[in-house]
Amino acid sequence: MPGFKADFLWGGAVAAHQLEGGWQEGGKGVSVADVMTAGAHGVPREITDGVLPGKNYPNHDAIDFYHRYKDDIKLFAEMGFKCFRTSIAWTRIFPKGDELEPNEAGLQFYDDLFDECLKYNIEPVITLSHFEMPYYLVTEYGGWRNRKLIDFFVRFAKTVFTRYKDKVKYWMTFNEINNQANYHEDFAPFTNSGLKYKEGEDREPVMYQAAHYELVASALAVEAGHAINPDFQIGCMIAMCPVYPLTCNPDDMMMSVSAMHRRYWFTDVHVRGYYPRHLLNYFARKGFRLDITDEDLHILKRGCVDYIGFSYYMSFATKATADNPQLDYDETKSLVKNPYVKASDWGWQIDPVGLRYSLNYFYDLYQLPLFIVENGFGAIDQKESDGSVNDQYRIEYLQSHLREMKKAVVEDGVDLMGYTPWGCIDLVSAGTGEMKKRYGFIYVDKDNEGNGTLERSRKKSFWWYQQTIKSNGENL
Ligand code: P53
Repeated sequence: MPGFKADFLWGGAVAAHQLEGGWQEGGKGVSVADVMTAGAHGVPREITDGVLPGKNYPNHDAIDFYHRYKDDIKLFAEMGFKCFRTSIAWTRIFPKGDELEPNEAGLQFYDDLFDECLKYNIEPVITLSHFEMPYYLVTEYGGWRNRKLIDFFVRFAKTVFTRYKDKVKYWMTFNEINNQANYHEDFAPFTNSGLKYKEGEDREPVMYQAAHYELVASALAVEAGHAINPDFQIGCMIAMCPVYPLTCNPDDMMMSVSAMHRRYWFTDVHVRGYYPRHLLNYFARKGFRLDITDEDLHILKRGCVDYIGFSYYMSFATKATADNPQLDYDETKSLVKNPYVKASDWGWQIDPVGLRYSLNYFYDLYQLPLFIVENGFGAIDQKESDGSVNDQYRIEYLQSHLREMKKAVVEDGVDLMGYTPWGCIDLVSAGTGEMKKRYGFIYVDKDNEGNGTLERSRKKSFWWYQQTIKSNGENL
């Protein structure tokens, strides 16, 4: 039976702000991640007005990858990584975001980091914007509600494409661009788009406007990237949480279709270069008048992505209700618990079959290569006195997902480029700012309050993943 391609990209994924630390080193500016405090499950991270004294900002020091990346990459190489997904902190390159000239120290840091990867034949896979845009663009420009952000982002993209054109082949533009479909909470609009809502503001059209500017910026970046190096593979990055109907009641089924429309139209625009009709009709019904020009529509067509990168952690479920005849989806109200699956300690529903479903969903719709750029199990680990961590639960989560991924490739014929599980080394949680929500194959000695030696040690899953890569998934 055929398995994964010989050049399948096994690796791991992280984001700059969640592991680098060094928040003021090498001329780095303050990012949106630098003004978010630590929260917990059910306790949102506070978004402060700038960096305030006496608050705990876990991303400032994170796991100090900025100084320790050589040792960490050596451990990734020991696991056999073929690729390593990280992001470029925009604020290392353009500290405020609107400068005309880049910061050389920041550019040099990523040159050194990519050289270190290439030394071990590890292919860098790079996200341009992963929840870490310059905070100055929020305070001075209002974040992505402002069209000017397009030019700033495209300048950033062209700068790094040109600088790293012979070192990096695989890129993605905006991490989990569709998280902001959850616009009633403060987290996603701020991390995706630098949006801080005004009191009483109608949040939804602001979100659509920001997303539109991002999609235009992404298309311009794709076009520019292909001109800089025609071998570049530039993808989108979607948070895939498929929304199932709670029952086979036709009304529940239609509610799930509506929910999928609201969460995944972003992929349509990235891949096809135009807006789906259901969304244009929705804008008309809601009376949203967005700034979408004819020139924008041409740009979207010219900048279609080469592949679909996506994260997969969990599935959702929804149902129709009598008070919602138009099937409007509101992510804070419309989701229900799926009685067929269990959940993590943070309430994330564990659904390996949902990964096979997601791969089929994307491939049936778009026939583009797919890349699973995040998947993983956030859990509390217990480090034993000899330094070991027996994370059998993590192995089980990953193994069950990989088995479904393999069925999608072998039985369903999905074209899959690679698999990079999230947080291959323990890092700061994006959603909660905690350290104790761990994903890694490598344990990092640090707690929620920032105490610890930062020492690295190999968990049981380290050896399991090493074997998985070595056998190219034959052991699953
Ligand atoms: P944490 C929500 C839903 C799915 C993925 O998340 C999400 C989020 C935001 O919390 O984020 C992605 O750290 C994101 C990573 C993040 C990872 O999933 O909240 O791309 O930056 O760390 C895991 O457990």
